[in-house]
Amino acid sequence: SSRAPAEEETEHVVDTDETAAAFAAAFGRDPLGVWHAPGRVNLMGEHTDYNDGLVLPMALPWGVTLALTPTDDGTAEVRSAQRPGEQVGFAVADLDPQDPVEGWGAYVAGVFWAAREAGHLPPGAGARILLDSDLPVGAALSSSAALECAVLLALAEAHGLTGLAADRPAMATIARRAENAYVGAPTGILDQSASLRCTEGHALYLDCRSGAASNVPFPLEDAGLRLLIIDTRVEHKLSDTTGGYAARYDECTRAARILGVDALRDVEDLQASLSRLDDPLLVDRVRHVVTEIHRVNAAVGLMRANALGELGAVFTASHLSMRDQFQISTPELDTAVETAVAAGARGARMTGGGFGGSAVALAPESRLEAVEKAVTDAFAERGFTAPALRVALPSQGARRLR
Ligand code: GAF
Repeated sequence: SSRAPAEEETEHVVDTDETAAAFAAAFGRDPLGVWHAPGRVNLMGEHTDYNDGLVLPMALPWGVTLALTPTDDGTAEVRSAQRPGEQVGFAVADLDPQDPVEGWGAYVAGVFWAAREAGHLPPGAGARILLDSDLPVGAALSSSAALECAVLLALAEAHGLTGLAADRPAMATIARRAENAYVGAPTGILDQSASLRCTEGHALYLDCRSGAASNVPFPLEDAGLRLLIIDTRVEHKLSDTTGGYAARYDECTRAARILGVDALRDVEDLQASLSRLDDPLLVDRVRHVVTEIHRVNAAVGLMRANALGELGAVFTASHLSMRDQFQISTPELDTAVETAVAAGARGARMTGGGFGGSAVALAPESRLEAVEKAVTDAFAERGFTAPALRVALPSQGARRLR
């Protein structure tokens, strides 16, 4: 369960036999294969992706595992181990973003729709799918992207779409389109890229404009460090188009237009640009995005210099920028960050879209227990729901397991 001690959660091993057996029980035949796509934490670069900026995520050891068999009947039937008794079914040719499948099935249907729209899915291509997940939903750990990417990779490999299966940036674009145009959440490319393009032991340094990426070594254990993920259990939701995420997207677009740049990525002289904005709210938003992009480069520089402990200061600076300038934090996230740092973490920050979800703290191994206890106690004292704590190493991106 999500309340288990952090150390126990670190060593999760996906049980592919169980997933395959659940598929056989549901559909009366064996699956062709089992695939997995992970969730992520972003280490730096929040709300920079849709501003054409830089990001630095790592994949988690948890994600969506699925068993799939391709069909040529043009239909999909999907079941989820987390939702026994529910079945989602659709005819691929009938999918319409104006009248989307509802609930979790929308992410699956969206991937079929986007793959077909992009010309990759031959007529008649369908599937039977059994989903399983060990990633909490609403914790800002990219459970949606993990689902999209697992479905897309499995579809591409099972249907022999070899060009697509070999092109992870193209797959990220299709999975993002599923989320933007079918599910209706105006997100960037961060989460899908992380799930598809991260490698074990590394963070992914990604330019969201060009799609160029490099895998930067992130040897936490060699540096005597642990990355603690503090899930505040305050659910965040990206698909709420009237919510805070969409509002930030609009504010950034508006500011870029006023400044006459394609995207906030293109702001060079920050002071000069800020002085051209009348609205103090936009001043704050631009200050966050522009400085956050520089913090991604600072973080990568420290990783390459093998100065991982010093990342902490950049983490905390990023959190303050998200709290004060971008205004996407919550009392629970602030409590997690402040308490972790006071208890000996080198730094901490909220991660993902904000308005709930999770924070990450970079702690010396010797301080890990103290940090965990301090955060748990602080939440109890303030009457917050108990946080779920997990320790994670940078893990492998989406792949076939059997
Ligand atoms: C969410 C979105 F899905 C990403 O595209 C990104 O904008 C992130 O919030 C904030 O950095 O995860």
